[in-house]
Amino acid sequence: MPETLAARAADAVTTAMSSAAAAFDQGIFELETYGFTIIPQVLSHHEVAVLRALGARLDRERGEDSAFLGTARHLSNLIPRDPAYFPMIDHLRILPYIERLLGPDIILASLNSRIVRPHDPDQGLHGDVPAGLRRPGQPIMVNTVWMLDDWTTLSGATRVVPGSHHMPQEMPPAERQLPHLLQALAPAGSVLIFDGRLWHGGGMNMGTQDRHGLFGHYRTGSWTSFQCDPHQDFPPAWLERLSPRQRRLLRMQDGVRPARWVDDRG
Ligand SMILES: O=C(O)CCC(=O)C(=O)O
Repeated sequence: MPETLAARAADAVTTAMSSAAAAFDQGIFELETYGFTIIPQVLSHHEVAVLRALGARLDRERGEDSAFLGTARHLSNLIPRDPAYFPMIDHLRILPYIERLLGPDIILASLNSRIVRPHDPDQGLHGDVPAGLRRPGQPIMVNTVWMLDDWTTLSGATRVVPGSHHMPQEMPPAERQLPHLLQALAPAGSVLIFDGRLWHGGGMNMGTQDRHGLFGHYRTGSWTSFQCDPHQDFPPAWLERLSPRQRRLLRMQDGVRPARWVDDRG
């Protein structure tokens, strides 16, 4: 047993570090096996409340109706909208998973919001990586779902097909049953991380409140076009509020570029 206060503190730090390392390895195992994992308690109650209120305001000001495989409200390209979104670019609890799967040369290709209203239906299941880019082995894209409400069967938690990141098709074949489809259930403040090839879709909101989620979509350096260009409308005065790592993830290490540089799937 350690005898001094310093030795006891060092012992506690070692124990905490080894349990964080074990939790990380477990998350990577789930990502490789099932194609997804859920990280609890990433955002505090306060952060969740601030981001939900900000999203609701931005939705009133500039939100759009989305008809992508279902109905919902959609807000695209949140990084140039408010620095409150900056911590999500390279969150210490989340980015290590992305880097382990994709390597260090990555971009945050978009940070968007999807708000599912009461009675919005199940969204069609789909992968985020198109058929022509799906290959066995390491992913080229990873998505993160930041839950700003409790993800429950009533609120419309994201539906996932475990293991479907191994499939070559972008969507489930119409003739197949999916008996092992499940919903990613977790409290607000949790983050669902999934391999971009995984078949997934929003759930139907059978509750009475909107379900707010943020979607941070990361791509490898070999597929470096943004889905939504964060340089567009980014106030240059905010550059100094970004860390060097955040700037690299937004390709802003040389400042803000005037031209658009996006693909056509945003
Ligand atoms: O809302 C969700 O839970 C999933 C949304 C999604 O996958 C999408 O819009 O592509």
